[in-house]
Amino acid sequence: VKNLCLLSPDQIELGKMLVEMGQSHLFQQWTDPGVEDDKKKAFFAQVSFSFSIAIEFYSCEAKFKLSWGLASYIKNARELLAGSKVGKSPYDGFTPSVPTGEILSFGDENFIKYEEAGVKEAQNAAFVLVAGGLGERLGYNGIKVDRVIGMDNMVALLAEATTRTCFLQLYIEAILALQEGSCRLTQGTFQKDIPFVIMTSDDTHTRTLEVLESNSYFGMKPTQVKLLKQEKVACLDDNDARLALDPHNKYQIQTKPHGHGDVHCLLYSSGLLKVWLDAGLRWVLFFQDTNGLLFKAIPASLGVSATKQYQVNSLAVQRKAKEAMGGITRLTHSDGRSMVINVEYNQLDPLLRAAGHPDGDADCETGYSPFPGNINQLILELGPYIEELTKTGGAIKEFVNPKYKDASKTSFRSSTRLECMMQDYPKTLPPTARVGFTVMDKWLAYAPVKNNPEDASKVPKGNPYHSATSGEMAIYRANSLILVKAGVQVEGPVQQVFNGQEVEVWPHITWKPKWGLTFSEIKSKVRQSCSVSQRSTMVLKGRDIFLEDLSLDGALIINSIDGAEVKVGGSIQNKGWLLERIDYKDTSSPEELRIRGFKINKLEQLEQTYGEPGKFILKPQC
Ligand code: UGB
Repeated sequence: VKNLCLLSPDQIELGKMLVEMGQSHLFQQWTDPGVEDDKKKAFFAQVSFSFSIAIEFYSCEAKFKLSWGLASYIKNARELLAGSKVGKSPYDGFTPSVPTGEILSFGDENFIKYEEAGVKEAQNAAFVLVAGGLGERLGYNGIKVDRVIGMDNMVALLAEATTRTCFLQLYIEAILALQEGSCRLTQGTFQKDIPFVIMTSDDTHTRTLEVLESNSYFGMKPTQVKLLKQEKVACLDDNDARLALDPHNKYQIQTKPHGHGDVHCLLYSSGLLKVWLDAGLRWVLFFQDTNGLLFKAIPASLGVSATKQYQVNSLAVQRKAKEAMGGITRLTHSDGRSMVINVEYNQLDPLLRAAGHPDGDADCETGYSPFPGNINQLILELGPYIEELTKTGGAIKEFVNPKYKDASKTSFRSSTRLECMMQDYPKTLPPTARVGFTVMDKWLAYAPVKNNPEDASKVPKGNPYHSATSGEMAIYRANSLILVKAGVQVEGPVQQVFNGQEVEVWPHITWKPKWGLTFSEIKSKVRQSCSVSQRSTMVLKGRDIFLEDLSLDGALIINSIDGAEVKVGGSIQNKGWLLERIDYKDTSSPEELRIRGFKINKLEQLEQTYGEPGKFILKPQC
């Protein structure tokens, strides 16, 4: 009350509302008028801004008054916290069953058919990367999706150290390869630019933009890329949803990211969906920031969406029971409601037991769980997506996940907040919606980088490390297995330990997406009998490179422009590039290498560059 003289009528109104909602603790430490007045004004500016996000997020009736955004958020929080305290499951009353979908096997006829359909369809798709997370679990100073060279000399996360390609570069090059391939396969004369949206946050926005601009968008037109920044939401200190103050500033409310589910309301309010629909697009693909294998799975998955006319297609992999991965589950309620949704692994087992499955989350006769494993890459059909968001404004059912101090669940170890997940979008769909999934081989589709070396080294044996080490080795393994399927003799892996993680080390084979996005393309570029030894490195940085009767035991690097057709063969042997172990605690090594536990010792290689159009043969006899 002492400070009322300072405040504008709106701010007084806001202050009264906060007090009425049990938030008077926010003002308890306020000083007398005239002291820190600017900070008090900043408090109201932050509160009204932060809750204007709540208005954006909540259903449309809240749009008229800021208070309704504030009230909705706090009301929702109290309900969810009350449920969480008594361990209420969001699936109470639902019966789980196995949904229908497509299970693909890499390289067979069915897979090739879907890949072809997917590449043709790619020009009717928009790609959305959710990249607002800072990756606390990763404990990495760089940003996850981009290479920040120069600015405080920080290099973000690399997908692999052989070519030092970062995730953002890998994704953009893959989208451009899809764009070109789609035009070629549909004999298109006019090549559509595939739209690419990146959801960022306060933590990642500036540097993501910095990196795109300082790398000329990795070859993509700047007009093709849009950054949408998600805002943070207020933190909550206790079960009564008291707003938490910033521990370092009593005039600021603490905020944290609201989760990747924000992507839907951001897209909806951006107006981009209507622009895409008018441009004839049909699909929106959502994907995460650190899965170096993803674009090996995208063409076939998009082909499934187009062929089966799925409104929602969740990319999935075979899942072992109890694996720390959500399961795609059909849920049917006694009142007739039903949905196909990702059920997080810690909720799947109790849900199945409550439904009368005595073994809960258990493998079936296939040796895998009957519920496909969610890898959180989604393909939504644009038309029905717009219809649904017009109803909901893009608001996704929220959840709360407080870290309680003890079993009494009366206080938190640290403040919590409401969150939402992009894969919860189908929760509001009618039962008639065509919701399916596409299961891909895990070795082909999924190797996210989420854990720092310390945590990864403690992962129980047999469980995935999800580290920079395992993510890079997964790329070499996938590329080796793809070449094996194409008829190349690739020497099997050796087991090695880096940063306390025992991994399979295959030949370091990597190629630009334009060399081969689909298995058919790759098969057409591998002729006669080729072989690659386990210690080899092969880097193909061009589109028209053909391997013919090649025997590689060492390092081979080919750089070629489009239009330069290069046939590579013969016996190539040299000292090659070897992995030299470094420990993640050794701060004398650069962070982007320490995090994977090795650096590459380039002893010797055969490197050829073809910068002119024409036909070339590289066939050394040594
Ligand atoms: N992200 C944002 O863009 N904004 C945010 O506020 C938070 C995250 P995490 P998570 O792949 O195994 C997901 O933190 O959310 C981005 C699925 O929910 O890496 O713990 C962030 O940048 C889970 O079902 O993963 O778990 C990143 O790109 C399972 O599939 C992405 O969202 C799990 O991933 C995921 O954020 C998994």
